[in-house]
Amino acid sequence: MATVEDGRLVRLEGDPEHPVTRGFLCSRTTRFPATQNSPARLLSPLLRKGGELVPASWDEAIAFAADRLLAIRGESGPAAVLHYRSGGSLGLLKTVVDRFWEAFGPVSVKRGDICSGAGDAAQMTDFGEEDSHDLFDLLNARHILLWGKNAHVSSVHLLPILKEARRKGARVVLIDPVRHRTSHVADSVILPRPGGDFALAMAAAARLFERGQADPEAASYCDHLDAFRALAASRTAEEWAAEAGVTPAEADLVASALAGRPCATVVGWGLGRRMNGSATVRALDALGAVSGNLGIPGGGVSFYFKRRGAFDTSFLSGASARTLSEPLLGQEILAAREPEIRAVWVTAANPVAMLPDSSTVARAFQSRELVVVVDSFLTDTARRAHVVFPTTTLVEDDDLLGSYGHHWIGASTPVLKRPEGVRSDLEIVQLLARAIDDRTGANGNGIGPAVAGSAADWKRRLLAKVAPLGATLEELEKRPVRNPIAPPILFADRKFPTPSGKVNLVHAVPPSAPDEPGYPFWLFSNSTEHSQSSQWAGAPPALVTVTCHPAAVPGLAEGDLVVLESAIGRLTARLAFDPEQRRDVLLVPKGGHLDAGTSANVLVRARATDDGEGAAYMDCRVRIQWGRS
Ligand SMILES: Nc1nc2c(c(=O)[nH]1)N[C@H]1C(S)=C(S)[C@@H](COP(=O)(O)OP(=O)(O)OC[C@H]3O[C@@H](n4cnc5c(=O)[nH]c(N)nc54)[C@H](O)[C@@H]3O)O[C@H]1N2
Ligand SMILES: Nc1nc2c(c(=O)[nH]1)N[C@H]1C(S)=C(S)[C@@H](COP(=O)(O)OP(=O)(O)OC[C@H]3O[C@@H](n4cnc5c(=O)[nH]c(N)nc54)[C@H](O)[C@@H]3O)O[C@H]1N2
Ligand SMILES: [Mo]
Repeated sequence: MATVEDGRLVRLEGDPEHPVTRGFLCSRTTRFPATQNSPARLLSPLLRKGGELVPASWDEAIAFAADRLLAIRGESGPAAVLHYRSGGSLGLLKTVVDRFWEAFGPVSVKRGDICSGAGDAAQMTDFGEEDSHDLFDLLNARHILLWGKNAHVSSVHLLPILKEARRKGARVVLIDPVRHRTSHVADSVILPRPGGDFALAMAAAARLFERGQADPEAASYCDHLDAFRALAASRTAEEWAAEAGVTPAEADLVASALAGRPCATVVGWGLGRRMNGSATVRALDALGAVSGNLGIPGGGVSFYFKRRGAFDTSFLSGASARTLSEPLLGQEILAAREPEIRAVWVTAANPVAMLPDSSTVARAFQSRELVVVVDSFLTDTARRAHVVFPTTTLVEDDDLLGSYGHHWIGASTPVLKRPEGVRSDLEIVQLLARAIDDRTGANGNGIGPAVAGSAADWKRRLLAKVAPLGATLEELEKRPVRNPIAPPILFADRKFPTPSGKVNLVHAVPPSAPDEPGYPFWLFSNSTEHSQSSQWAGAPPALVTVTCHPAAVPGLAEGDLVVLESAIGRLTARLAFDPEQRRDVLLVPKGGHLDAGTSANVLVRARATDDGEGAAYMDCRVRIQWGRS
């Protein structure tokens, strides 16, 4: 809920009537008015002239982009154009931008997903479907495994539910190599070796089988049960526990939680961002299955809320001229041939700061003939553009939203008039379509008709599946509505939409990231409560803070300047101590700015996860050099 005074946003609060937000917001969204009112906001298009980005009129900037895009398409074909879209404010209307690029091309697009790709692939492989139990089903659980999830930072609205579940008697076990504030809502905290979760899952599985606690019915709904049991039994629980960097008692705790049905496993997104990340999520899926926790209230292995599930995006064909792997985007842009990638259009993303190996990504963008960025701020990516189109913020936007953390959907309507000089993503592709159609003489059967329509028209179109079930635009504009087609319990009939109809149990040990001698620390660039990725952080801090156990860096003091060094880059940081961390862990924030020297991604190698083409952000090994670089 927004408070606007004299045309200015002064406050954002949670809706007290929303069943999940219940009147409070995370701290980064509470502070959003400062971003909204920031003098850094872009208020007119920018065009590169004589090496500098300078203000330009919409007519001039659109004409420039249309001319260059048409020339490139004419000479090299649409595959020479890459459209890169990421989350931004996550509005569903951004898919109309994809529609534009399908109609213009189809052009080249990204493949995989740096954020959730590994876990998505795991759940689709195992269950044939990817969604979560209703959030409030956690209140039916006797045990909750928070497996690598920092609810305190990344999903605060989970906290009241965890607290309520505990009041009702549930026991919460948190498993994360990093010690964080979510431990305050846990009954037990296990700090495994980074990337050790596959072994921890096998230790727990070994115990479940040893004690005869596996579900006797498991064979009726699981494929590869014998192979999974043999894998778990290939070492003792003690050996698996040692490999996971935990005590046998800690592995027992996990096994006992699963055996004390119902046990809900809530899978976080950090553990998937490793070279064995997809297989690790598969191991958690398998544990949930063999322990009999699938399809029952208070159970499940929940990784992802199918936030687009309610919406009808059948206007997209999914066609592309070519795909480039998202975690390897910088090197793939540089290497693409026949045709080369000559132009990149960026929607709702800051890849130069947020993709791994950001120096290579920066080089890839800087060396293109045409880079167009649609954003509200001059980000690291926008600074490398030839054209920047200023767009609306989430409080000016007219859109539909699903959520990362629950099944309620919502409509956003502008609470502020967009500044003169700013256009929504929808309006921008409509302007561009008109300019292109004018130039190609394709009026009537050009791109324009593919993206025509008001925001309200598109909202209605997106709601076509759920409006007949009550989730109409009128209703959504009044109150949040639970996605009527999301089941509260998944696989309640123990039927799975896999080819065999059964759960596909993982049954091979995945290769982990190779060891890197000389780089003793694991660098965690985790979400912080201060920002949303590189967004909303206010003025960037002059220096990154790196947190570690004091005994990890003998001879150094808090506040010292250090240089973090990985195989591919260096980053200067200020040291802070936390005696509760493991001694092999270093912590820096996930956001940051490349040009300001505060992006962790100069250190992170571009490597894909074992499946799903996620980014192995967390397999980042570093050493500490003393003193400033
Ligand atoms: N405040 C804030 N909230 C955010 C975001 C933000 O930037 N700031 N980002 C949003 C985005 S983009 C996303 S994708 C979502 C989810 O965003 P994430 O921040 O990815 O959320 P989590 O699910 O909490 O998973 C992160 C946790 O995984 C842990 N982890 C890393 N490696 C391992 C491992 O090997 N084993 C185990 N067990 N744990 C491991 C990390 O230490 C961390 O605590 O959150 C969203 N919420
Ligand atoms: N080191 C490290 N790097 C990471 C991660 C990590 O854990 N560690 N996490 C990864 C994850 S989970 C994710 S999801 C990615 C996020 O990567 P990105 O999505 O690229 O990052 P954001 O910083 O959220 O940038 C989004 C940009 O979109 C703009 N924007 C917001 N709303 C809109 C809109 O409506 N329209 C348009 N056109 N623009 C808009 C914002 O101003 C912002 O500049 O980062 C990844 N990078
Ligand atoms: Mo993400």
